[in-house]
Amino acid sequence: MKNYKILLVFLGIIQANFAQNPLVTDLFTADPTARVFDGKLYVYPSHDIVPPEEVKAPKFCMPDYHIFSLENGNTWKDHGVVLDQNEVPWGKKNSFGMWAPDCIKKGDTYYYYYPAKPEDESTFRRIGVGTSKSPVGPFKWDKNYIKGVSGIDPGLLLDDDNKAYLYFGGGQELFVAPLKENMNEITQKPIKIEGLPAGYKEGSFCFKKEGVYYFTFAHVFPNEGYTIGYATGDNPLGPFVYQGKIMDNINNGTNHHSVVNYDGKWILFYHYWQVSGYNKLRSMSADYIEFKKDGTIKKVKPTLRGIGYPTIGEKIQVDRYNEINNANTAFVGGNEPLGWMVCDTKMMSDVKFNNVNFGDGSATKMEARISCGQRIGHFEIHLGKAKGKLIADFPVKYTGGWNTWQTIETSLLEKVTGKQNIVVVFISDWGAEKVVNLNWLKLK
Ligand code: FUB
Repeated sequence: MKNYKILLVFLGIIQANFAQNPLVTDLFTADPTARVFDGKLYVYPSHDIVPPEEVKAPKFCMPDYHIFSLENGNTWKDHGVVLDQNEVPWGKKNSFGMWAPDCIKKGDTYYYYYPAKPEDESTFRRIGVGTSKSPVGPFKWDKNYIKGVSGIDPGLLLDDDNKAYLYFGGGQELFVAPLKENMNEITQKPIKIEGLPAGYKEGSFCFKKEGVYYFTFAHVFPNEGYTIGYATGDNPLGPFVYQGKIMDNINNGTNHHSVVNYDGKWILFYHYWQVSGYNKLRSMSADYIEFKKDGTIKKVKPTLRGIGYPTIGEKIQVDRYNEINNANTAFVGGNEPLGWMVCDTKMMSDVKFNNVNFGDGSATKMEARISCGQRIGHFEIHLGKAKGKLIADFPVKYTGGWNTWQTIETSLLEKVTGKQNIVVVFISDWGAEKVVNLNWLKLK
């Protein structure tokens, strides 16, 4: 279980939710199902907590659901608890089994699907539904679970002809059932999804792109563990043809994902446990996903940078870099609210951070949050590459020690507009080992 108890302190203190990875750092979020409704990006994750000492709780201890939306292209807003385990009309109280949910919109109604342990103990998990006129609720929860469906991980597909399909299950087999118009009954007995490889599978998520159905799923290989795989077909009910992995095993206990097209780009949402150090206290992440010309998917490598475009007035968390050379990142210390920093910066170390939104070019200054135990250099901000156009130069100043943080400011040397990749280049005057610790930059 490593050091998760120490890191819970960290979790309690960090209040920022950025579009860098992990997306949310003030609570543990897993099983992220991302959806775009009316051009806005939402995530419907599950919620991991540390099992309370006073109750006998399962290791995956999951009491409720929050909903998040992406604001200004860079910040995740938490809309609070949308359903607590003890509000499930048909659920067993205090069972902490609120596993992966999903939400889709049909007409002007949002349908939220979730698994929970049933009071009647008829099976491990049943799937329930709630409806709302808003993507963030409140939802009106159906009194009963969906009859004829037993299993975890509901994944929904609304096809172009307005027919909806419920995918679900965890085990050697996964299932699909068409939903009736009312969205809370199935039209036929669930059918086994054909064409999937052997091995444990869960986390069904089906989407359609250019007439092709992509059925994606978490897939456990005996010698590798959890991966994310996909299969394609021309019918939402299958059969599908297995195409390979979207994400290799990333040393995670579980993985669970969704795929969404937002703002013209395809994004993979998934989870990892980088904040807690414990694979049952997970944190959701997102990275861009690319399709090849033949429609197959390039494997996604998890990044720290993730998605999103910090703009004027927002922190540019350079420790969530795209590339780093000759420097490291670590948790910050001292008088700083906790988070990560770029550290061990040496002569000509550099850190690249893509997609900073300079907007209309109205920013005239840049701030940097630094700590420094000596006065031996400066750091420069370049556009595109380390030798690209110089747009800002920060003299390094002594802040009182490596654990004492200050915000410094410099003027931008150029008017810069639009989305730009920036590179921070560190320069040490006398070849000293450390130039500066850098927590964040901000355009003003
Ligand atoms: O989060 C609980 C369970 O772990 C999910 O339902 C599975 O997909 C796996 O992520």
